[in-house]
Formats: sequence, structure tokens, C-alpha cells
Amino acid sequence: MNSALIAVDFLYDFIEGSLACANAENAVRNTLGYIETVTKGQNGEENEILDTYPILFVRDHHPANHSSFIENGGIWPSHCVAGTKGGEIHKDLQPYVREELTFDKGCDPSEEQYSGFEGTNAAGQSLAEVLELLDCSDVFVSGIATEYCIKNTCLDLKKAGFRVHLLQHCLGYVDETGHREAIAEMRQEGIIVE
Ligand code: VGL
Ligand code: ZN
Repeated sequence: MNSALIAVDFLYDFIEGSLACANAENAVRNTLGYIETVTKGQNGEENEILDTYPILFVRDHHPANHSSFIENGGIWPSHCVAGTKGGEIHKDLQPYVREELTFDKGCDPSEEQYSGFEGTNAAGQSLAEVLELLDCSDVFVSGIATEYCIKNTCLDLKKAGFRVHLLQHCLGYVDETGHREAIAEMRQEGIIVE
């Protein structure tokens, strides 16, 4: 049984754009540090790293008419529109991105979808399906935002039977109190906070 990292919504709009979150830049740095730690001793060949320790990326990936946007009756400013810079993964993480391990969510204009668990890759496979194919029992989660996508993704992974480890220093958030409360709630649900 293997481990994998799930890197959630490390997208420019959540880091420095229309929905810039607190601690987002630190979360990127610390996630890169985590990747270095788990791949230490390897030659640094990109394929070797990804073959031994899969890194799965989740992307909020909205159409311009998405219902969560204020102009369409939702609560968020327009963000992470497919094909825009705001919807791209931070450049420092790009070397680890593989199309088959990238899962998009929020693609349907009428659905919010905070959980990466509902995301699918270009081949239409779900996150859970691919984790099972990779024989993963343990998932380590980092990303943005603790109160929304991270919490929903972690709780869904836990319900599906994975051992879920939350990398608490690798998180960006909307509000610090909300971030703390979400971590406490996840801990209560059996998520391992590291
Ligand atoms: C998210 C706000 C808007 C998230 C998505 O995935 O955390 N937050 N859309
Ligand atoms: Zn969104």
C-alpha cells in the first residue's frame, strides 16, 4: 500500500488573484519542502519522483458563467476560470504536474463542488478511482482553502476509507478562525493532522 500527495487548488486566483487567501505563498513553499523530503535520496529525475510518490493535483476549473460567481447570483468574485492565468497552478509546482493526475472540479456552471473528490481527470477518471489504481491507502493533503475545498476533500476521502493526513503548515485559508475551526472538525472526524 502506497502514499500519495493531493495538492489542492494551488491556483493563482487563490494565491494572489481575485480570491487571494492568507498563508497561500507559505503553503506553496512548504508543500515544495514536503515534496523534497519525501523524495530525498532520489536522483531528482522527474519521472522517478512521480513514479515512486504520486502527486495528484486538484483544480477549481470554472466556466465564465459559473453560478458561484457574484455576477451570476453566487457568493464569490469570479475566479479560476478555465483558460485564464487565475486558474493555473503555481509555476513552482508545475514540474510535478501530470495531466492524468490532474483533477478538475466546478466545471458544470450549476454546481459548486468544493470537494476535489468529485473532480475528474482528462480521461474522465475520478480521484478515488485513480488512488485505488495506484494502490494508495494513505493520502497527504495540502492546499487552499482550509475551510472549503480542503475540508470537503479530506472528509470525502476519509468516508471513502483512505487514511487522511492533513499537512497543516501547507494550507492557505480565507479566515484564520475558520481555518482553526475546520482543522478541529477534521481532527474530530479522524483525520491525522501533521
Ligand atoms: C473554493 C471558494 C470558491 C475552494 C472554490 O475550493 O476552496 N473556495 N471556490
Ligand atoms: Zn470556485
